[in-house]
Amino acid sequence: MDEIPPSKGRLLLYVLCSYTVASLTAVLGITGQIFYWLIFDVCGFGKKQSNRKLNVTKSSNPNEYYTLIIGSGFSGLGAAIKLRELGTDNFVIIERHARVGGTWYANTYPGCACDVPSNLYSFSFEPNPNWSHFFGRQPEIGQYLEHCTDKYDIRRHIKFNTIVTEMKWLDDKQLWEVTTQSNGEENHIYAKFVMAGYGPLSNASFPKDIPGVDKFEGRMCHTAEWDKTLEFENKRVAVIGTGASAIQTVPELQKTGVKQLLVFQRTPPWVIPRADRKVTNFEKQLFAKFPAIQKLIRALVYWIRESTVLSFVYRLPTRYVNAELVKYNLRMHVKDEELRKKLTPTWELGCKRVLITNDWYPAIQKPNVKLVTNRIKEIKSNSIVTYDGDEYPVDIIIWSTGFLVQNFQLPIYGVNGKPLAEQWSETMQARVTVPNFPNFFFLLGPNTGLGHNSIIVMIEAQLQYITEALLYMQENNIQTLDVKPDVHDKFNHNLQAKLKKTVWQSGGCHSWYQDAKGNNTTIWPDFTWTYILLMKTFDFKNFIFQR
Ligand SMILES: Cc1cc2nc3c(=O)[nH]c(=O)nc-3n(C[C@H](O)[C@H](O)[C@H](O)COP(=O)(O)OP(=O)(O)OC[C@H]3O[C@@H](n4cnc5c(N)ncnc54)[C@H](O)[C@@H]3O)c2cc1C
Ligand SMILES: *[C@@H]1O[C@H](CO)[C@@H](O)[C@H](O)[C@H]1NC(C)=O
Ligand SMILES: *[C@@H]1O[C@H](CO)[C@@H](O)[C@H](O)[C@H]1NC(C)=O
Ligand SMILES: *[C@@H]1O[C@H](CO)[C@@H](O)[C@H](O)[C@H]1NC(C)=O
Ligand SMILES: *[C@@H]1O[C@H](CO)[C@@H](O)[C@H](O)[C@H]1NC(C)=O
Ligand SMILES: CC(=O)N[C@H]1CO[C@H](CO)[C@@H](O)[C@@H]1O
Repeated sequence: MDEIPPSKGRLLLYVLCSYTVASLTAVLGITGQIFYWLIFDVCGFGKKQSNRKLNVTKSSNPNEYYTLIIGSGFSGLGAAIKLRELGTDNFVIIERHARVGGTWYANTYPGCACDVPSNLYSFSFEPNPNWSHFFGRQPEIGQYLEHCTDKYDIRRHIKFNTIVTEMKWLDDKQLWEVTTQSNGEENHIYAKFVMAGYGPLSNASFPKDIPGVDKFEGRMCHTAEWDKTLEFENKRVAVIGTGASAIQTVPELQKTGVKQLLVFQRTPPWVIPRADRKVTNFEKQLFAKFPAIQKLIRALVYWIRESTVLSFVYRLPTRYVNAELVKYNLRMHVKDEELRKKLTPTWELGCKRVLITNDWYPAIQKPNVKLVTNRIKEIKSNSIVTYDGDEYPVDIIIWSTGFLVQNFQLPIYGVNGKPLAEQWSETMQARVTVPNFPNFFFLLGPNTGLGHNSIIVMIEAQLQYITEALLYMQENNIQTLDVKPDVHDKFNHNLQAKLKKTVWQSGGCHSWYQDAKGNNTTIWPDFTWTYILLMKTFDFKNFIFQR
């Protein structure tokens, strides 16, 4: 911490080095992409998918579908769009919310935005020339998903305000029996396939080690369950947590005229600047007229992002360069040495999610904001007490404490009534499919999360795989597929072995990427293009089929 900061010349060298690595990756990546496209798509070494359709016959039971989709976020909507493209209407989407959007419907806290540029954080097949900023804000991402829903005529397939409460595989019928609840009424829906796009970040998490929450007499809410009726003016507000949502909302709350904003931090995040700006009308028109330009920007952003894998996963020396640059960013914005100490993480850049913002450091230094680093001991009727005995009076508490990533609660029963909870009691593992759970596809299941790039890339890769699987089954008259257990185990074993060496497991932190046993169940530890290639074709040899 008392290290001597590098000289100006050295810093300049670091910046140059960092830019060079990013540019080289981009050039190599885009060149590779063009060659791949020429060889496989233009010259037709890959199978043309556009004219391959599913031939699905409607069941006589009105409650039986070819596919049931859980969720209408990017995953669920993407799956529905693919099914329509494959020529079938025989599916239903179950959504517990009143509208589509998932993450982008639920998270309405002030400041909510994506942290991957919108040109990349959107479907590749549905570019949007209208993004107001480089990093789209929550309302417009929500609108974008509404737009996709209507454009691809998905809305009529969605049952809103309905929650999936249980799923059972019926061995004799080769069908999933899905129990749903809506308005207190229980229903059963049957489907040959289930595509589960329930969203790994859709169940809000609250700390379990803080007593007295129920005694609090003020108002409170979680960032993912935002209470629009909250008034902040002249109030004493506590934000608990300093993760991705907190760093977006604290700068906005600070501006609402709060009397005092207390930010309770357990561990500080590494922060890098957000290269954001408004998109001009000229650019929007350009994008609308020449979609190729937007495609190129998308590719550039994608490959520059991919270059971080070199330091996070492959541990190239660029990681030291990047570490110096984030430290410089902190030194430049926070002059007060004591505060800076509190804001300096003890782990390596990347181990916990790197946060992208320009407003966090300035906001935390405003006169009406106070960073509290002592652990919270308890909550009283009108205050928060820390372990060092300080008591902070508060009127409103904002929980910015993340999501239940590791507690999978959906009851699912596979072959012979085997519960998934039992199979996952040690650790959650999947590879789009899970052994003993035939015809069940996870969208963004275990180990498909990213610390560096747009998750939509992963969703689209999985949808490609599922499409290939469905077509293969139809072409070969197959009714059910179940992944071979040894293939599944080997895949996950290799994955965990690879993870061990990455920044997420060896970077000196404990994060929400890991489960209680220390297994890393969230991150895909590689380039996303290796995942895309892995998902490109259906590896039928790895499955057990029933006709
Ligand atoms: C604030 C925030 C910012 C983010 N920013 C980025 C970013 O910049 N880049 C990035 O790559 N990722 C980001 N993410 C991750 C984000 O979750 C994913 O990018 C993506 O939105 C996930 O889409 P999804 O459809 O898989 O899940 P979700 O969007 O969570 O959708 C799941 C849907 O399923 C529904 N559902 C769940 N269970 C049931 C059930 N039992 N019955 C019925 N319906 C159910 C939920 O209500 C929800 O609508 C962010 C996440 C958050 C919370
Ligand atoms: C679709 O399936 C039905 C019945 O299985 C069959 O009669 C029909 O010819 C098929 N159509 C196509 C285009 O394959
Ligand atoms: C962008 O805006 C135009 C004009 O308002 C609209 O027609 C188009 O559907 C929008 N595109 C998307 C992807 O939202
Ligand atoms: C999310 O929480 C709801 C309500 O507690 C629960 O029914 C559901 O199973 C949870 N989802 C997952 C994926 O754990
Ligand atoms: C991780 O998961 C494996 C099962 O794949 C389990 O045996 C092990 O106990 C878990 N925990 C650790 C720390 O490896
Ligand atoms: C399977 C695996 O890689 N497990 C490792 C997960 O990470 C913990 C530490 O975080 C290791 O102890 C495990 O061996």
